[in-house]
Formats: sequence, C-alpha cells, structure tokens
Amino acid sequence: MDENVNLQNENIPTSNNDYSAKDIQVLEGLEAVRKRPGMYIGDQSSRGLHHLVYEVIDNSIDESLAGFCDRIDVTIEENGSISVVDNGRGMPTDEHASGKSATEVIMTILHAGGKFDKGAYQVSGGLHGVGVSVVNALSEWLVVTIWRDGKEHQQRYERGNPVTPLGVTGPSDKRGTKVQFMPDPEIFTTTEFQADVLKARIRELAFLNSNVTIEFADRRPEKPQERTYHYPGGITAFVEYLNKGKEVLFKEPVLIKGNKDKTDVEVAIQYNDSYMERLYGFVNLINTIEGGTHVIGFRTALTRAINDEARRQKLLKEKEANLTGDDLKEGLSAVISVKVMEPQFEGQTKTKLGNSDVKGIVDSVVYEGLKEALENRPEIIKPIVESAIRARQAREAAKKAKELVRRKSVMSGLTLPGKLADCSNRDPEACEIYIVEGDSAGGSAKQGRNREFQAILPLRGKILNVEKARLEKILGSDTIRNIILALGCGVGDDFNETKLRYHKIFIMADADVDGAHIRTLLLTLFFRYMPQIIDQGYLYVAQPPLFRVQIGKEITYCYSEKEMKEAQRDNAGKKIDVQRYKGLGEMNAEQLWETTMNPENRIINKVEVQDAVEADKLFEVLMGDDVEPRRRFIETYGPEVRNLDI
Ligand code: 28F
Repeated sequence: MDENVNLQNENIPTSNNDYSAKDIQVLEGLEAVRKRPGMYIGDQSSRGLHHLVYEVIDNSIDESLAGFCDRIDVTIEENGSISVVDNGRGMPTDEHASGKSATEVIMTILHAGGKFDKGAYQVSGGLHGVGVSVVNALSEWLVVTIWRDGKEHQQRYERGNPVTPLGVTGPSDKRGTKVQFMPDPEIFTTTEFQADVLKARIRELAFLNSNVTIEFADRRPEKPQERTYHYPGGITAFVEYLNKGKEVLFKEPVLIKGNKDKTDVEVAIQYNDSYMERLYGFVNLINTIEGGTHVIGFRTALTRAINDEARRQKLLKEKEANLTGDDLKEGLSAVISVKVMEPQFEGQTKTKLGNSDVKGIVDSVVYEGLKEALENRPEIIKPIVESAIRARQAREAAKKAKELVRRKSVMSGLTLPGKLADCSNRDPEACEIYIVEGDSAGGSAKQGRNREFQAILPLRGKILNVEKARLEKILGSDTIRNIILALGCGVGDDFNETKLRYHKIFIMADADVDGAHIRTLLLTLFFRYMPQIIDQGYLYVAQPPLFRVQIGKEITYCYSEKEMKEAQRDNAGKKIDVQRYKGLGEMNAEQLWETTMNPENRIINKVEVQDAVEADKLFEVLMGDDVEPRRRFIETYGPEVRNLDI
C-alpha cells in the first residue's frame, strides 16, 4: 500500500495535456534551476558537481533513518555517470492527483521529495535538501529505477524533462531505488568526479549511520577501485579513526548519548598527546565546518565537567584558576552529531548552526554524560588535566617571551614585513603574492614581476615545522611571522578572511629536494593554521620550467621530461642545446617572468584538499614526530609519488 506522497508544492498541474499556467510554472521550476544553479547547489564548479551526488545519497540515507534501508551502493560508472542504489521501500510509483506518477512528481517538482512526515529527521537544510529534482534538472540524462510491489519500474529524463513515461520493465522481487545520472556539461565547469571527495563524504555518512553499509566503486578505467564503508561502532569508531596511530590519553573513547525537546545528541571524545584539536560537528548528518550552537554547548559542558572533576580530585589547587576552553583544546578528538527538527543554518557556506536552544540542550546532555563518565572511569581525568596544564604553562611562558604580544600584531596584521615587495593595487581579488625561496630568486622575481598586482616575499632558509610546534613557538619564527603579516589575515582561531590581502598565493621554490622540503613546510603551515585559504582555492604552487631547449635561434621552455623530448623530436640534425634548470636562481628576471609569473604563459597548480581527514593523517605521517610511520609511508609510496596531491 503506497503512502500518499505529501507535496509541499500545491500548484501541481491538473492534467497531462492542457498546459495550464500551472504546468508552465512547473517547467519554469526546472528552468529556474538551470538558469541559476548556484542558488540550489552553491556553484557550478567541482563542489557543486559533487553536491548532486550528496543530494541523491541523502534520499537513501533518509530511507535508512526511517529504518527501511541498510545498504547503499555508490558507483562512478565507466562512462563517468553516477549510480546510487538503496534497498529501501522504493520511491512511490502510484498515480498522483495531478495525473502524473508520484515518481515523476518527485523527480520534476522542486522540493516535492522532501519527506513531509515530521516524525523522522531528514538530511536537509542550507544547501542540502534541495531535492532530487534539482539533480534531474542539472543532468544531461537521468534514469530512475524502482523495485517495489513485485515489479521493476523505470523512467528516463533529459535535463529534467521526462522522455519516457514511468513504465514497468518486468517482475522483480527486489526492493529499493536506483538513480543513475550524467551531469550536464552545459552547466558544470567540470563533470569529472573525484573519487577521494566522494569517499570522504561516504565514510562520514557510514560513521554517522552505524546501521548502514555503503559500497563505493569507481569503474573508470584510469583508477578502478572499490571499498566498503560500515562502522557498527558509529561515532566511537569515528573518533578512533581520527586517533589511529596516535598516542591516546585513555583507551576507550567516551560516548555520550541523549535526547531533549526532540533534539538528539551523540558525542564521542578521546584525547591524544598532540597539540592539535580535531573536532567535527554534524547537524542532521551535515558537516557544520563553520561550527555553531551545538559546538559552543559542547565546549561549555566539557570545560565545566572537567574543572568540576579536577577540583573534586584535587588535581587543581584551590587558588589555581580554572582550565580554559583553549587549554582543553590541545589533543582533543571529538565528534558531535546532533539531530534537530528545524535546523537554521547560517554562515558563508550555510554550515553554521544558528538554533540558540540547541546550545543549552547539548550543554546539559554532555555535562551530565561526561560527569558520569569521569566518575565511572577515574583514570580519564588526570592525563587530560595534566595536558591542559602543560598547554597553559606554554601559553604563559610565551607571554613572558612576548610571543603573545607579537601574536596581537601578527593577528592584526598592522605592520608589513620589511622584506615584502608589495604591489600597488589594493584590491585583494586582483592581487597575487609570490612566496619565493632564496634571496637570489626573490631578487629576480621582484625585478621581473608586474608590480601593479604582484607582490614578492622572499624567504631565507628553512621554515619551522609547525606540525610539531605550538602556536606560541610558531609565532616566534621570523619567517613565519613575516608570511602571516604579509597575508594580513591572522592564523588559527584569529583567522579573518576579510583581511586577506591577496586572493592568489603562490609558493615558488626550486624543483630540487630542498625546494620540495620548503614547499611541504609551507603547505603544512597553510593546512594547519590557514586552511580556509586552501578551501577558498587561493593557494597555488608555481611551476618553473625544468628545461630550456634551444634549437637554432628558437628557445622552448619545457615543464617536464616528456615535453623536453618532444621539443627535440623532428629536429634531428639541427644544433640542439638543452639546459636543465637546477634552481630558480639560474633564470634571469625576464625568463622568470615569462616562464613562471606571466599569467598568460605560467603553469600553476591549485592546492586542493579532497579528503580533510586523510590529509590530516598524511601531514601527521610526513611532518610529525614519529619516524617509523614516515619510513613505512616512504617505503610504500616513495617510488610512485610524483606531485604529492593532498
Ligand atoms: C538512489 C536514491 O531516492 N530512495 C528513496 C524513497 C522511499 C519513499 C519515498 C523515496 C514520502 C513522503 C515524499 C516509500 N514508501 N534513493 C532514493 N526511497 N521517497 S526516495 O517517499 C516519497 C516521500 O513524501 C517511501 C513509503 N514511504 C516513503
């Protein structure tokens, strides 16, 4: 018996053929999506492209939240299309009042698929939950297959318009829904799916929905792969995954669950011995990277519960001040997953929770839960308090060393470093900064650049490895302070993107081992202390030429061995001179401009993080304290690593 499909959009056309105003409105609905895709999926770049997949998967997840689905298959097909299959009840196929099938209504009416029943939580809100009709409108083609009532049903659409009726294609004893779609190249700047990006979101969903198994497969010939994601341990397993390979302060993560005023709260906490905080917040399975009231409530409860227990166990002297939220951030790994009936999302990317009542709910659930855990497991509190006291001592020591004073000036970006050759343009959108290794290359870059929109910051020698240092020590390094001052946006919690002085930041270092080390140290600085610069796509690696090939009078610059060989082909017999560039310093200002800085000819590589959790692990392995994991990594991947894409 099919449930009625409750539609939030009343103006559904009355019949099939007389195109009343209402029909036009439906068509306009999908036209509106195609005219302004950004309104529905954020943008038309790779990020918006991957949102299409999340929309479809969310409908399968809703089926699993409702308790009818425990397996989802996500496949990048050989032809580059995406298939998502679930074993839920199957989208309704019965005829709708409008004369169309319920399926066609869901697939072609904006927001028609939104589950109307208030009973279950839905993955919706913000950019999420726009509905599968948006995916349909932005797909060159889409085929929906439904198995229910002993039959297989199927319908095909092109750019949102049905090109076949929903028809029965045969008997079937299966249950569930399959949506296969090809994103429309007329809409997206790229239609190439990134397996790592999809795997990161799938892994997250599997951790957050412990009852569901999600199979991923990439059937494209370049790099076929498949992987199963199923974590019965849920968010406890998520925190253990975050801490894998790290020294944890207590073995079993603390798990806290509670519900209040129809808000579900689930939190897992485990400390490790690093300086980093790894905290992930989710609202209705949406990753709230901008935080929000659930995170504030969590931090308030954590600080209060730990201070109370520390005093009770006399780990803090009477006259000693309470541990602060900052002290308790060091080494914290935590996952906060809340389910809210009517989430209000705020922030630039709609990933900040605004509901004020949720702060108090999370605070009381976490405080009670943590208090109980600390009483039942007395071994937990001591190492946490000792870690927090070390953090506080480091902060106080830095204050004495005036680092924190410098922190103010660095954060406010009031003074510019002397070594910076700034550009005359003041509009960050138009400006670029080259962070250049070595004074000689820095000199050539200053000379060769276009001083209207290109600034140069020469670096001298190695920079501090921030992976192993606290912020206070990092701000003590002149080189790093100069970079932060030149960029003007501050670091860490003080980061303020509106103060960023350049929207293109180039790391320009030699193509040799030293250059690679400097590049990696700088990438670590940006990834750990200014990740927003990477997320916004402002960080690039400049690519100087490796060879200069002169044939007669003709000079060609080559950026790879392959290019260099090609340049020499069909020129046999002529006088050929090949020069291999060892460092930037071998190029004069003119050559450096022409080959590496001139926007017309230069080759640049945008730094992108496709999987933040995996990137976090990679930086820890490559730059962290433990040599053993690094040695294993280099032995395993060293031979194949070309440009280590993070
Ligand atoms: C690969 C993508 O879209 N799966 C879906 C269902 C199941 C139902 C449903 C969907 C109910 C109220 C609209 C079936 N029987 N996978 C999917 N599985 N939609 S989408 O119902 C439509 C909604 O308004 C379903 C009983 N109740 C719900």
